[in-house]
Amino acid sequence: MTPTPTRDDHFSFGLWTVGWRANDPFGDPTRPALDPVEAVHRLTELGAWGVTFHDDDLIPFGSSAAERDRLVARFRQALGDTGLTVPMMTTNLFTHPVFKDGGFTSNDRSVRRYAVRKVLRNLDLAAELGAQTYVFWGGREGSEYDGAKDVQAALDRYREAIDLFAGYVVERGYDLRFALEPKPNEPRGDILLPTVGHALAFIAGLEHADMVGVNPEVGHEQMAGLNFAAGIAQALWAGKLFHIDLNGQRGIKFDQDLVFGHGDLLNAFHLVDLLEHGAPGGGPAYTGPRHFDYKPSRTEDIAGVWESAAACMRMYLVLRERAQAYRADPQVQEALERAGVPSLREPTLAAGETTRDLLADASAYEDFDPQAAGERGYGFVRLNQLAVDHLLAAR
Ligand code: 3MF
Ligand code: MG
Ligand code: MG
Repeated sequence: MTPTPTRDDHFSFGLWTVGWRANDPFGDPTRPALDPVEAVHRLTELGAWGVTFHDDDLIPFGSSAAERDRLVARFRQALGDTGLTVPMMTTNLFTHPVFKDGGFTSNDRSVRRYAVRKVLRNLDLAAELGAQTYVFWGGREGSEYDGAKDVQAALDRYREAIDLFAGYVVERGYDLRFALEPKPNEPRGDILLPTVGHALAFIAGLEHADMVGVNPEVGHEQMAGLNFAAGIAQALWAGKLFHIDLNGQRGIKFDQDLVFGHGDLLNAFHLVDLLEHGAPGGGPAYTGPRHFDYKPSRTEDIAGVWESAAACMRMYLVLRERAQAYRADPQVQEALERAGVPSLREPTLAAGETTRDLLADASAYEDFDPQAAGERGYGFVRLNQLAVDHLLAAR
């Protein structure tokens, strides 16, 4: 069976993904510009549900107010004609040279004030278009030289900006939440809030911490050598997975933005399993948009652009199907039991049991046989092979 995407799958794409003209640091664009209105129509035909964008993807930097209104109006018309939604919006604080040392954390205060203003007007537009999530990816918030940036002051300024935006959203009564997108490097040598863990710690210190979550991207965590599915598990555990950027990455190198699943496929399988079903012993699943932030490879023509967008959705649906079969397999359930996976949900101390009780429990220590417990086989390899078999449709 070939799975076909439908709106109920909640697939969304950034305008900058299919619209990427494939210019890289070494080469010119290989594709013509794509009209956002055409992108809306094509994505709808392919079965997508939403489209997301940076201000500058729709309204070129420096456009006049009249031009801005015209571009927004024709975009809205396309949304109305197709029924495509705008679940998320974001700001480009990285392309123009003014942002070369960052937006909210530039060493130049006038640039910081300008960056804050650029976001404020976008928050109005996001609310107007019905977006529920506003993403902050601080690609230029960082440095190449340790002496060039006071990291603590930069974090103060980052916090100042996010607190200010949250206050603005509350004051206006907008139904918007924020999602911070971590990335370790590129375009800066080192970027502030480099991983999901850094972002979660930063969020805890914000004035409106409840309004702020994360937008982790597969490739970004993998660029830092981290396990993406594990990071997502922690974000879900913290109640902070507000949005997600799905794509593919092959190891620790530049941000490849491959089609979802065209990198670490086994981790993508477990990711989809987690997003769809929650952790095996219970725990929350993910209900937000399945958002693709990928780049159609530079070698593709425009037909290849649409093939790659379709491939992202197909990968997700195939993995979802395979994950369902994995969960439903009695042998998997058995292997999970043998591995002790569900039993980890059981608190280590019984309800009402105190440290004193534990100290008095000879079976926990004095009579416990660590030798015998150390001989236990967990069967993790068999469990993993069952996952691989399901992934390969070999079961
Ligand atoms: C860069 C990214 C960004 C962010 C975007 C906000 C240009 O590596 O991932 O895409 O996703 O700015 O969503
Ligand atoms: Mg990226
Ligand atoms: Mg991204």
